Amino acid sequence: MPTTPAAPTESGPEPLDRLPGRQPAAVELARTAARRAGDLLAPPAPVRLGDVVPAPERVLPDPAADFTLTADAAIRVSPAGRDVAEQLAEWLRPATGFPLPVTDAPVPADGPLVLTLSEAPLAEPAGAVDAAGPVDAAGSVDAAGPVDAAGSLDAAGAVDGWGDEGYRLDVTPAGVRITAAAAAGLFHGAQTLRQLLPAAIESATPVAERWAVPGGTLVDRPRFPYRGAMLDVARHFFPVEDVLRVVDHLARYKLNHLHLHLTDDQGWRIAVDSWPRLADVGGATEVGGGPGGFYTQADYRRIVAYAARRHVTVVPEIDLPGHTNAALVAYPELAPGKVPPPPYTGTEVGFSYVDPADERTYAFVADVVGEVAALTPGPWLHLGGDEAFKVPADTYRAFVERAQTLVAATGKTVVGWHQLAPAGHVDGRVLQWWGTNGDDPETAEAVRRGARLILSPGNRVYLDMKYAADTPIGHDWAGLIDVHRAYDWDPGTHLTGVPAEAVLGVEAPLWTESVTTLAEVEFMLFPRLPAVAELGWSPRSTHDWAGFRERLAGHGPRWTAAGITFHPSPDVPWPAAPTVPTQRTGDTTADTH
Ligand code: TNX
Repeated sequence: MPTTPAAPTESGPEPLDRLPGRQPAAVELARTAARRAGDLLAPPAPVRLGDVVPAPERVLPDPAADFTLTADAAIRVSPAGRDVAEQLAEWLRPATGFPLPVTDAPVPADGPLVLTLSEAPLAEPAGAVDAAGPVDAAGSVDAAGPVDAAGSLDAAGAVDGWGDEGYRLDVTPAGVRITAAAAAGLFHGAQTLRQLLPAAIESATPVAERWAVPGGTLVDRPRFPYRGAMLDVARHFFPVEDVLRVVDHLARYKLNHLHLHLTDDQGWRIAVDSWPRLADVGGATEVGGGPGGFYTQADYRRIVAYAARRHVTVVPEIDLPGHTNAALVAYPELAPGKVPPPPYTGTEVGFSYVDPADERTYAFVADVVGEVAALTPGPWLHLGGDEAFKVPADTYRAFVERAQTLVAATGKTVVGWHQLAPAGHVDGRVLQWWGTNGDDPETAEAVRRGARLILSPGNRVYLDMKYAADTPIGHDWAGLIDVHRAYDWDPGTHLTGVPAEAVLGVEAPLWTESVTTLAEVEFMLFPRLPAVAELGWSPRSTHDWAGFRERLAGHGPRWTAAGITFHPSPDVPWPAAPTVPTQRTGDTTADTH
C-alpha cells in the first residue's frame, strides 16, 4: 500500500488534511467515519455515576447529591497532586470557558472541586475488599458497608490494598473530592470525573451547557497491574505528535502501558548513537515505499516524559533475532553470510535474522539494549522474539538466553513474545501471549518456571484485525473482531494451566502494515480499545456485555466532540439522532494535550 506519512514534527497536531503527503483515502476514511458516527448520535442522556468506562469497582449513586460545576470553581490540591490538578484544569477549561484556578490547599480542604492526595492509604469502605480479590458489581455497594459518602479520610480505618492506582471519588452538592494514595490514582480519578461531565466537555471551544456531575461515591482500583496497547511504528512510521495523541487515548481509559514496536524488517525507528546507521539507513523505509522516519533520542525522551506525566509507562521493543531486515540493510556485517539484503517494504514475515554465530551480533545487542534502557525510565524492555522461522530451535534458544541476559544486565525486566517460552527463565521475565488457541502447554510450562504473562490473544485483541469483512483496512488472519468479540473473554482464565495470579495484564497490539495515518490508527482503536481497557481494569464481577455496550454508547458523542475517529460499530447502541453540541464532522484536530 503506497503511503507517504509526514516527517516528525515538533509543532502541535494539525488537521489531517493539512499534513503534507497524507493519503487522501485516509483523510476521507476519517471524514466518513466521523460523519457516519456524528449522524448517528442523539443528545446524550444525563450521565449516571456508574456510566464510567472501564467500570469502577464500586458505585454508590446518590441522586440527591448532584454537583454543578460553575464559573467560580477552583481546584484545590495538596502539593503532591499539583500536576494532576493542572491536567484536570487543562481538560475542563476549553469547553467550560471557566478559569478553574489550581490552588494549593491543606488536606483536608473544602471547596467546589477538591483533589486530595492523601499521604495515608485510602480508607477502606466497611465490609469491603479482601485480599483474595475484587468484589461487588458496579452499581451496588453491599448493605453491610456503604461507602462513607462524606469522603473524609479515616486514618483509623485506613488499610493497605488500594495501591498506587486506586482512588475514591465523592460527589456532593458542595463539590467533588478525589482521594488517592498516589498521583496515579488521583489521575485515574480525574479521568473518571471527566467522563462524569456531559459529553460536550470534550469540545475544544466553549459550549453553553449545565456542567452537572452525578452525586454519590465511587471507589475504584485495577484488577491487573499491566494494561496496555502496542503501536507498531516500524511498518509505518508515526510522528511524535501522533504517538502523544495515542498516549492520551490510553490514559482516558486507564491503560498504563504503551508498547512501542520500534524495529522490524521495514524500518528501524530509534536512534542508537553507537550504531548510527540503524536509524539513518534502517529508518528510511516503510511498508509501501514511503519515506519512513525515526525518533531521535530527544524525540523518544519527549514521548516517554509525556507518557509518564499521564501515568503511562513506555515499553520499548527491539525485535530480535528475526524481524531485523532494516538493521541488516544498515549493517550487513550482522547478516548471516555477511550478504547485504535489499531494503524491504512488503508485508511478509519470518525471513530475516541477525547472525547468531557471530560475536559481533551480541555486541550489537548489548549496545542497543544498553542505550534504549538508558533512555527508558520504565522497568521493561521487550526483546520481541517472534517469527524467527529461519533460525533452528536450539540456535534460537541459545540466542534468546544470551539476549535475555544482556537485557537483565541493563537492570530492565525482559518482556518478549511467547515464542521466548522454551528459553531459560530470567528473573521476572514476562511473556506476551498472542496465540489464538488457549491451550498452549509450552507457555504454561514457562509460567511454571516463573514467567508472568501479558495476554494479547490474536483473535480477541489484535486491533489490526478487521471489524467486519467490509472494513477497509486491516487483516483477518485471526478472524474478524468487533467490539463484542474483543470484550467477551476473561484474561484470568483464558489460558489452560495458567493461574490468574500469573497474569500481569492485557495488551491490545496495533500492527500497522495497512494502517498509515493517525485517523486510521484511531479508527482501529475505537471502540475496541475501551473494551480491552475494561478487561484489564474492572473486577470480573462487573463484566456484562449488555451494560458495557450501553456505557460505551455514551462515549460516541465524546469522541465526536474530541475529534476522535471511530468505527460506528453495529455492536453498540449509539444514541439515535444527530446533534452533539459541538459536532465537528471531518475535523480531526487533537484535543488538548
Ligand atoms: C504477527 S504477532 C506478527 C506481526 C504482524 C502481525 C500482523 C507477532 C508477534 N508478529 O509481525 O505484524 O502478525 O497481524
